[in-house]
Amino acid sequence: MVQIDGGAAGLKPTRADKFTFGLWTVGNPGADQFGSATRVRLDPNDSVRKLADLGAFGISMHDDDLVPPESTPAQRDQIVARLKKTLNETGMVVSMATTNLFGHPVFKDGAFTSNDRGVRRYAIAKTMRAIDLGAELGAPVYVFWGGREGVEAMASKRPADALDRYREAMDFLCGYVIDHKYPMRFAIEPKPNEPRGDTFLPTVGHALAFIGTLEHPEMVGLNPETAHETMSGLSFFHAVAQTLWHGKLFHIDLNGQKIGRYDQDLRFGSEGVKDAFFLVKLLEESGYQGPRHFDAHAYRSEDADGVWDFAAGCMRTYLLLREKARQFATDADITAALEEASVTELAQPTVGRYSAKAATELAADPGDPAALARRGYRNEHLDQLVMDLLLGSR
Ligand code: GCO
Ligand code: MN
Ligand code: MN
Repeated sequence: MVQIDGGAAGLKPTRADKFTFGLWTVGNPGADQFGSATRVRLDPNDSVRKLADLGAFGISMHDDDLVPPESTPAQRDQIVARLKKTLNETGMVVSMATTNLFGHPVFKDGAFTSNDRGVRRYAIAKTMRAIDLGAELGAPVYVFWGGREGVEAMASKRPADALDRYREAMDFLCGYVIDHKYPMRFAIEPKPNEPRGDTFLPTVGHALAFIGTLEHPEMVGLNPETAHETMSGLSFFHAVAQTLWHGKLFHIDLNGQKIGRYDQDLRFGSEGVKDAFFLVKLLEESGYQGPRHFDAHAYRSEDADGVWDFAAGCMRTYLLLREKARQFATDADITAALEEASVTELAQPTVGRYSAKAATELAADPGDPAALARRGYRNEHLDQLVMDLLLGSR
């Protein structure tokens, strides 16, 4: 466990906090399934400037967020040059890049897993172009969110074939990055559903298992997202903890989400405060060096000012929770309660490595279950201390 550092001043975001936002997040115009946009689209350069003023570290983007798909090569170069200039002037970075493989109708049956081989080839070609763009802008991480990789009609795809094609695409693109000597790693972003009825690689656990089958597993990690695990009814804190345990936390998408709802993409920490607290504590104590990336958007009710309230709020809540995590580590009552719950004892090996001698010794003295069952762990007390801490009475 590393000690949580960061300025004592605490609540004003700085570059060192590594807060980043997708261009599509602050740029979200507020359209939803039932209504059209409520805000005007932002110029990416204005978003970079405003985010820099608020204390952010950088941005992420889809290829199409920056360069409209219909642009000519000359227009593309002009757009990219202009962004580079803005990044230079503001000291902001591009911390992650990705491909839009979901918006265009061509991807309605999937991208890497479309039944149509022509669509699959186009998806890989588009991704190669977007990887070039990411590399040109210095993005160290490239995210793969398979938004359309899934089905509504179960009979329409054999899942094993789809996974074969998904793997083929990842292996091919790893080869592309290696061949071009780009200093870039890949991060898969699992999601259970939306926009598809069922998505391939639905959770962190599925994606971790999938990575183990790739040709270059060391190049590929995860980009887990709060909303996505929460939509599955899972604890995001536990998902990220296991991702870290595998050494696979390459990037993270932070937002807020209620269990059992549509994909909400709410301001970070605005729902599930306790899970968010343990997540921040985990990230800060784990030594995770990557960006704290927000993939969310302002409520549809907001105008431009509301968008910046939203962005500032994501960072502020993170810093508030980081402060609470620091307090948790030094609170004498909490330390005592952790002791009473035997929290650190779980870090001690149980039986060590197998040997015939160790097995014989254990069999001879397995312990008395009745005696072992007598103790209480005082988890009620421990959890109430956490509540007191979070609600501000400690
Ligand atoms: C979603 C996803 C996306 C991805 C983005 C980057 O639910 O729509 O979270 O926002 O993160 O496409 O890959
Ligand atoms: Mn999402
Ligand atoms: Mn996301």
